[in-house]
Amino acid sequence: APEPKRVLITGAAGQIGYALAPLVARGAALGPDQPVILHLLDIEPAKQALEGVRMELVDSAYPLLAGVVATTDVNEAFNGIDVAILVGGFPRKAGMERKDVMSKNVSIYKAQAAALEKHGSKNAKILVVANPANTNALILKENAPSIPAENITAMTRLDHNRALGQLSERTGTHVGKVRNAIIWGNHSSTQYPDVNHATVDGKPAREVVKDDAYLDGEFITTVQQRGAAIIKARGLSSALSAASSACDHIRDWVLGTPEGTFVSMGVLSDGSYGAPKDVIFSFPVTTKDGKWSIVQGLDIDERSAQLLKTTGDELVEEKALAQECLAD
Ligand code: NAX
Repeated sequence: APEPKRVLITGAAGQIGYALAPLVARGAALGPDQPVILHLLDIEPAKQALEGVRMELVDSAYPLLAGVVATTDVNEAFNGIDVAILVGGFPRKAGMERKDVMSKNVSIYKAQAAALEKHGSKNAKILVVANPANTNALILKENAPSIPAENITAMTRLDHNRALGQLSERTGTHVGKVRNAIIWGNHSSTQYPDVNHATVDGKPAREVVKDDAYLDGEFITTVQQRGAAIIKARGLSSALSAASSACDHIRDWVLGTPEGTFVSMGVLSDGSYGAPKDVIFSFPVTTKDGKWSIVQGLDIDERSAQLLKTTGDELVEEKALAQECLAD
């Protein structure tokens, strides 16, 4: 068997962490032949709960799980990691201003950048899940200058999978036959879920759905608001779908996207499709040999261009707010 890879999950005592650790231990992120050592990080108040998660992982007797490091020490957590899924963060509580939440999270991500810079491998692949995901990833990138920017990404795969799920339900087609939806921009309600290049059973999604008003209206808002709908239904935010999507993101990044398929990832923008540069923007990407590239040459109609601009503007504004928080 290959040498085990070290996979860090932060916020591991939280609800996504609880769904994610077993998936990674079963090979959902790195494949069914790759042993893993899980590094689980949480903060002091969650220490006991984290120990409980560690105990349950031991009790699950996973064939691929070669070890568990459960810690509240950020330096120990980042030491020697190959992959990091950063889920830990400060949640928005009732009555909190957006800037307060931003401020708490950019401080966390600045501190984690220092640990990554000091102890992480330069080749480590990093996925930021914690919100504001795109901007947390940007802060991480800016404060870990020796880590190649291409190794730092943000999760919009859950939004991507939600879009595939909606098209699947609407058309009565198995989700495995729905491809190439795109999430553009920010993992927030300004994201633009775009079906103009999507296919259902190999045919253009618009031809199969035959309802442009739905695709340009209700479909978009359903995907944008799905997180809120889950909270309303469950009384808790998305966790198993977030964990599953995080594994999809890492798996495709490491093992490659199938021929003819692209997925959505938040990556450092090079200005493709008129997106603002130097923010973490969700693009359609393909991956090969552990590297992603932005799909080029897609037609963008005027309506889409406007929607891309709205979400891009929000990311520029978030970046400015984050910088203000760090300067305070
Ligand atoms: P929970 O509150 O259940 O868990 C978060 C955990 O992070 C807690 O155990 C907490 O103690 C820990 N934590 C806080 N500060 C930390 C630090 N400095 N280092 C390490 N751990 C720390 O939240 P959960 O529902 O698991 O959600 C986690 C994050 O994912 C939130 O920021 C949430 O907004 C975000 N999400 C992002 C999604 C995406 O698609 N990008 C979707 C799902 C989710 O809403």
